[in-house]
Amino acid sequence: MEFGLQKEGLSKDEVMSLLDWARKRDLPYSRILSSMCTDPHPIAVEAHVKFIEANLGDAGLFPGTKCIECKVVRMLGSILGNPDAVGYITTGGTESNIQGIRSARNMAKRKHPNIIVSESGHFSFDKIADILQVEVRKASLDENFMVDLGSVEDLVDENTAAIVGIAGTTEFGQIDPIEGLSNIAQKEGIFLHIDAAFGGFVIPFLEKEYKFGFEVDGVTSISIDPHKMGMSTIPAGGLLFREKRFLKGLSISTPYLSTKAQYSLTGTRSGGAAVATYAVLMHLGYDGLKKSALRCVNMAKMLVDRVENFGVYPIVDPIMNVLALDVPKIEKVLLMLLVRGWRVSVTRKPRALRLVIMPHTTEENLNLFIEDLKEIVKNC
Ligand code: 0PR
Repeated sequence: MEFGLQKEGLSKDEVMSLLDWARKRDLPYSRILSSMCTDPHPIAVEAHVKFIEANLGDAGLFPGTKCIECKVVRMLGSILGNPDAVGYITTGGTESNIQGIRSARNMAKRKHPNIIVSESGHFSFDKIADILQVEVRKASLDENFMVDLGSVEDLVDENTAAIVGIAGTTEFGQIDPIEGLSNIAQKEGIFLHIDAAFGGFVIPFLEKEYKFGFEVDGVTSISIDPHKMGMSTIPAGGLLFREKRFLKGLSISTPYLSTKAQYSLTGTRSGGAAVATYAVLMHLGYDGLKKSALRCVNMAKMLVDRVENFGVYPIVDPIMNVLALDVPKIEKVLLMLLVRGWRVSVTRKPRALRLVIMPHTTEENLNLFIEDLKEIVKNC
């Protein structure tokens, strides 16, 4: 019965020691430079635990939690240029993207719907192709790893249900030309979904202004993830629509629940994560979020300056805290970094060393990483 359910239960201490065993095998975030998640803010943890049983899937039973979710949506809307946007707290970027495209597909009523996303799109769009039965057309990238507008125009046809713009690509941290995409979408009367799952909590705080939110007229919906740069607990994603009718397009009747309809993908869903997001946003405010985001962006810049001294250059000028570095003999370098306990990742095309500098990264650890990288590159 080693792996099955035991007939008799264990004591709390015994269970906890099993958990401790598992916990020790998990990696602490300190040496992880590959993740877009991070240690949640302590206030998020406290808030989540306080609302641990709250189920937003039956919101009529939890009106207090629902009220907080509405306030979170309003705050996310204000970060994204429209406090009146409507939406809900999802399980993350994947659900937000699925639901954004589901709304677009349902509204467009095309016979053989297709959507257009760049080659740099997150793999959630490949899941979308399968789940929603839409053709996902991949637009090519320009020399800066942003979507090529000409390629998007070439791919649009009468069956296009949505165009997707990415504000903070997973691999390169680049921002698609959202205003250009908006022009195409508006000209053709097509839904424009923005995947700002990562960039939503970074781009608004950058010194240079990038228009990517609802201030761009053609933008219909946006994904923005509190469980990434928003330092909330997992699972906390955000999906926002410019107008209520797009959310209504997702509505399913729920006759025996305390509410008449449900627009989320999952039924039962975490109130804890929504409240955790509220706690972080209220506690940090605009200034605190900006400070945290810029700290990461500045550390990323510092890293680039330092590695350039030993001949390692970014393959594209970084805009935010996602870096793709061109290192010689990359496979060997990746292995040596792993041996030294660093968790890094690699981009698909071209193969480059991908680093994400998150709130858990300290300057001290980054210095250790740079020293290790320098030594490894020298000896490779
Ligand atoms: N959109 C973008 C732009 C993303 O970067 C991601 C995830 C998603 C959507 C999907 O979000 P969810 O994973 O919340 O559904 N980006 C990271 C990635 O796939 C997520 C990640 C996080 C990966 C932590 C690893 C990790 O340790 O690379």
